[in-house]
Amino acid sequence: MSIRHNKAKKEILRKDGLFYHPTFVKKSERAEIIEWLKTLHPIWEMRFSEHNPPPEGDEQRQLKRPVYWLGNWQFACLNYYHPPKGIHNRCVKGEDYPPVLKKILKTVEGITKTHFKKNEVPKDWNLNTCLINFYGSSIDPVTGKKNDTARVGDHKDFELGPVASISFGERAFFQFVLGKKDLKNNILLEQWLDDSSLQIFAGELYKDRAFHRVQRVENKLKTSFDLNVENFETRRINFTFRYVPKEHIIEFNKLPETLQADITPYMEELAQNSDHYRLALAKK
Ligand SMILES: O=C(O)CCC(=O)C(=O)O
Repeated sequence: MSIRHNKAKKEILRKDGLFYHPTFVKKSERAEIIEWLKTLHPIWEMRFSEHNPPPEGDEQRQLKRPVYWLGNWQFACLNYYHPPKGIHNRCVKGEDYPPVLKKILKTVEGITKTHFKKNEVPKDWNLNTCLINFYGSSIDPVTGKKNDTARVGDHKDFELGPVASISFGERAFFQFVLGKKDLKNNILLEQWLDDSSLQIFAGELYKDRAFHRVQRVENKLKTSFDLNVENFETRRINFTFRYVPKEHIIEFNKLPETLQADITPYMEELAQNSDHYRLALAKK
């Protein structure tokens, strides 16, 4: 079963467990967010670390794209927030949202509470965590050769409750899939995520059972955001807002020493451009 979203009509898509608005962010808000993004210095993370080495059959690798987290930082080498078991020492207190995002989120939380069933929205749920993904091509600093890495493989977002996603730049082809990877005809729903769009998904089907992935990002408009991302050409930016209960967000200096050691290089890199991370390191 595959349901295609009709981009030409620019319609709002409402289904049980899914909401999509193709032109949600206003032009003025978009401009403010893009200006604010220029103040960030996204980082490249490695998937594993000294105290969390790759499991058998896996290997150390760099993530496919630079990232920035708001609210709390889920460092890849801390293994990401993964309830019910993986909840401790994974979400390190991060920077707050800028005012423009705070305002948009109030509306998004309101839409979510109206649109989704009560049992799909946990008590105390709010979108206090955000992963900003930068999609595009890495550029080899020596040869200048570009490598398009603008995609994400099948995965689930394990944070509890609805997830909201806002996109800017070139369109992304997004799929919800059921069952094992590479299974044919396992597409539950596929849609283009437009510039300034809002997608919210939740519930047993879209959130708990289905995996989601970004198959590709277009390059039709030749978009290139002017950001502080070294050796990378960004043509799409995606914000995924999630919920982490505040008791699972930990200050850097409260992490076990081994984990502090693993993420100190990232903290130091972030601290070069962020008072928040400078202060967090100073408390060590
Ligand atoms: O870029 C997107 O549209 C999806 C990002 C995503 O799947 C994630 O952040 O978990």
